[in-house]
Amino acid sequence: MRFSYSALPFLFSLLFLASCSSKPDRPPFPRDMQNGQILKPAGLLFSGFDTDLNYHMSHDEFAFGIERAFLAADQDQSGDLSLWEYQKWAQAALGSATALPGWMGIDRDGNKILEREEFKRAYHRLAEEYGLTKLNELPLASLTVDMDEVLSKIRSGGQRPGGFGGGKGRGRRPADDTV
Ligand SMILES: [Ca+2]
Ligand SMILES: [Ca+2]
Ligand SMILES: [Ca+2]
Repeated sequence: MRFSYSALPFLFSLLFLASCSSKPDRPPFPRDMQNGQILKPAGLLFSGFDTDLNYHMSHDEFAFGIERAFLAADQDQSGDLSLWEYQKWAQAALGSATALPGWMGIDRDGNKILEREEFKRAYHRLAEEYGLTKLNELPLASLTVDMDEVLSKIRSGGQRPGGFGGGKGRGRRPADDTV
């Protein structure tokens, strides 16, 4: 599994949590948590897209789910998302108002509004990064990562471009993406 620079804020927050709870001669987490699985960014959201409950997210489920997600976030039905709308939605759907991919990573044109296509493209890029295109159906189990593995990567400085899930990363232009 490879890691993208875009995941660094998420990874460093984990390292910070580890450093807060650690002593020099002890592992950073209690022993019963050392092999725990944690969700990748948007893992909670994508898991909810699995409407046929086969524990895989298909292309159709993604397309349907991301459209529903946008409609749920667009509370004033204006056709785009304000920062307030996005953060309120992200708190409920992603687990945090500042969860990745984050406002700055989605608002590609920098106009401080998330257009529908910007929103959908950002999450489509993430799903592709996790392997949706290659696998056709994305196993929900692949949306988790071993906590020890993440911490080990951070400590070894082994991050490199290419994606949290081994995909193409986010260097592509929005025009290259389809939803
Ligand atoms: Ca499914
Ligand atoms: Ca709106
Ligand atoms: Ca925008």
